[in-house]
Amino acid sequence: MGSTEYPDYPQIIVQYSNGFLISKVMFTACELGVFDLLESGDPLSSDAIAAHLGASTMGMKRLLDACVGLELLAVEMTQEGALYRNTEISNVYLTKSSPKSQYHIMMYYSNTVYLCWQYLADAVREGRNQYERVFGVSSEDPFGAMYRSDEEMLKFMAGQNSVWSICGRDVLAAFDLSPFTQIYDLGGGGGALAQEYISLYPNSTVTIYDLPKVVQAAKERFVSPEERQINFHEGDFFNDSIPEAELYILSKILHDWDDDKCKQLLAKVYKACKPGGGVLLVESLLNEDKSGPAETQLYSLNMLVQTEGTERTAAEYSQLLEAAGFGVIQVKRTGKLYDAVLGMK
Ligand code: ASE
Repeated sequence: MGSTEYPDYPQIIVQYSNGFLISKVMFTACELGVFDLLESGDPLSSDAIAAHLGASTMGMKRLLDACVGLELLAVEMTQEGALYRNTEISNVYLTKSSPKSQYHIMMYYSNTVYLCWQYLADAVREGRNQYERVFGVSSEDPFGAMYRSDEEMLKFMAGQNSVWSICGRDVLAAFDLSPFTQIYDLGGGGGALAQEYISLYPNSTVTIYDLPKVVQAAKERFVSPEERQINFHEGDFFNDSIPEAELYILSKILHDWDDDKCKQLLAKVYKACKPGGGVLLVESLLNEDKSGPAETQLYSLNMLVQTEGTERTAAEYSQLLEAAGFGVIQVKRTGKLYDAVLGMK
């Protein structure tokens, strides 16, 4: 036998085992409105917080203490007892109303993604998403399943929107896109990336192309009519025509689909694209040897449980773009969650 020594306290195993507990504490404190209550006011006792939020005093005290341990809240001991307040990070990212709020993506993770991950083993065994097991809806059409109710669709749209408040600028500034003025954001959803786009490139017009019910919701809830540089087009990009434009954005679209569907879609985009125009892919890129980043590998498993797609390497996206006819492909890693790949016609 070799002389391998195992640590008697395997830090990494303990940490990973408890990872889901950490997620749930943060999601739950968000869901119950702890960070919103503590946003601007004075520090509060756990009893006061529990009373305001209609929770048990005993349950709330434990949740708040766990938040302190996780550095999502701070506590100070006074003569009246422990008083809790938000940290700077919690104020910026965990309150509902902050411009950089991640509240909605957390609610989507906690109430939808979390349920799908219950069946990760089944997804791995079967190689397909788990909507049938989780929600009793057919998994044939993943977006039919993801948008199985208006409420679910709105939660997804709000969730996807929130990521652009922290990653949008970097993916759009990865290349100088100012030569393009006529943009289509295919599957643009709630429009947060389109809004980032026109603020970064004020001479552009962005058309959000999405399914009719998504476009209606975007107009009603996410984009105001005063935002004149944002237009809408209702359609299904696999089955309906794609209008001519200078630049198409496919942000977190290709990762929802297998190679065949990606090639179909990119071929349609290539046909519609003006000569000299291009396509911008916004995706989380895997390393070429697929050794990481771990976050992207986890997202790829999420694509397995929720969609028909996968996360890919830059070379894989380049091959898909080339197969559709695009040339001069450039890749920019942003160092954040999402990266950018530009292909030119
Ligand atoms: C999709 C993106 C997401 C489809 C389903 C999704 C996200 C969650 N569910 O295009 C956002 C990315 N996060 C993860 C965990 O994959």
